Amino acid sequence: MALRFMSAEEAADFIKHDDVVGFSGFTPAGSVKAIPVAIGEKAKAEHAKGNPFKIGVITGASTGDSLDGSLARAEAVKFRTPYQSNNDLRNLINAGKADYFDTHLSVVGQHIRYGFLGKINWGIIEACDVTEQGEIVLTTGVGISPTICMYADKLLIELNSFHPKALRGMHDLIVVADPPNRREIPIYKPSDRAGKEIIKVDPSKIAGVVLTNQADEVGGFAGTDEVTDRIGLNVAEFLSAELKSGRIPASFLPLQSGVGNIANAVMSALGNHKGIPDFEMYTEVIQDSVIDLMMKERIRFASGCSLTVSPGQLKQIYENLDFFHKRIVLRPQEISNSPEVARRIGIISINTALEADLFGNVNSTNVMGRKMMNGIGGSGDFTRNAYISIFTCPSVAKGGKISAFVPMVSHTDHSEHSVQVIITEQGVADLRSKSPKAKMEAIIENCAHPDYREALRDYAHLAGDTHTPCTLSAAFGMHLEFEKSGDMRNVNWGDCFKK
Ligand code: 0RQ
Repeated sequence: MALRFMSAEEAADFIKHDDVVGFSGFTPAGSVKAIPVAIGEKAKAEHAKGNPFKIGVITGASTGDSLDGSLARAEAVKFRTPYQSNNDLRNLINAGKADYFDTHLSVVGQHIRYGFLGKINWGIIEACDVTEQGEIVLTTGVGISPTICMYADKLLIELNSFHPKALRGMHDLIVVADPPNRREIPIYKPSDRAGKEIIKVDPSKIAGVVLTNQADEVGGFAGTDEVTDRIGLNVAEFLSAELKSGRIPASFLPLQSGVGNIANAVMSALGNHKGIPDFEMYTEVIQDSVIDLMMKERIRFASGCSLTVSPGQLKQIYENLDFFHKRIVLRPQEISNSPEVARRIGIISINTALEADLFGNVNSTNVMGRKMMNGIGGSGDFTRNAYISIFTCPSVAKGGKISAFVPMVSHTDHSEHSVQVIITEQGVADLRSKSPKAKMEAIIENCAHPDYREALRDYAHLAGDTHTPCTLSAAFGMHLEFEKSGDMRNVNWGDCFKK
């Protein structure tokens, strides 16, 4: 069946108010770019005529500005799930103008198949190749595309010639059967392959193909600084000591690392540390630092869901595709983040906290309990199932006015039962096999910033000698102080404990 080529505007014209659309991509990698911009323009035109126009947006994770930014600026988002990191969308969500539900990335595909997200009217997918037989080769991000292609009523394809057709073979696409027929995912080490290189759909489902030539909208990283370097070194020293003690097998274990500046610095530190052998990754986002270490042969193999690298780095990959085809596999997020596989192969997870409390409960998403930052992403998929789960963060934020360590987190993403180690530029709190009181001491003395240690010790003392020291009237004392004076250092426990 001949493919129907069309402009982005013609493609956008298919999308109607209230439609639910599943988009390709995971981070800006593999996200569609031309059609969502045209949908945003259509929404603005409809609004100008006084007509409602909003769509449900389901993606793999965060996307590029052309997708989340364009739709947010056009106020065209009825609901959005899962992880996002676009400033305009974040503002829309925090202003209550778009419903957002945040969920673990590994479950999005199955929730679509289970019917939890309702009907999917359209799938809009970026490809580096598509044939009249309905064969689709994805680009740099897999996300939920295989499930979207199965479950959306109709598909629109952005055929992006920026990405070479020779990417074929980098993907390993599995859609698992649903209960009660699900079997194990046959992946026993990061480099195992268990699926197909392409997605195959009924060609009559493809309503249109839009030709583009656009790079992924991946931003650069703010280089490392003294704090992130120190965090990275502390992670490397901790893992090197674990290896020496025999608690990690001598062959080492696959690493998972989150996204962002801290994660990038941690990867570089691990690569430079003599006590860490060459290693493999079983992770979701393959960032610049992973590619650097692969070229130095420090990382032997990386399994991920996306190749989220800067344009210069992607150019290197495309110029050396033979080298990278042997070392990278891109999988659907249901597989890259699979709790089953993570537990089986024994990953070491390293993710970032916004704040943690004195017992190790971690908040990665909601500033002051109510302002959505990005979302939980894959951090929960990995943390709960890791061989060793690590959280990193600077000990303070906003120039020292906010302590990363508070008596009680204002929102919980990862509970103390899953969080094993916390690492800041100050040091390492190893929470394994510690009681709540012992965790308190390890966090205050090893991880908290010296400016806050006295106040946290006082809280611990005043909160009493119970199993889990806690005084409800004071537990949010540091947050309340920040809201009152703009600086947690001014906290006065006397007032809180008097209540
Ligand atoms: O804001 O730059 O405006 O000052 O948060 O903090 O230290 O630059 O760290 O870029 O690594 O992001 C948790 C958001 C950290 C991220 C989070 C402010 C701080 C700064 C960013 P400014 P940093 P990062 C993979 C896995 C959750 C999901 C996850 C994240 C900004 O890592 O989204 O790990 N993680 N997914 O000043 C108020 C606090 C704060 C604070 C930091 N306590 N209160 N603001 N900040 N602590 C992703 C995927 O799954 C695709």
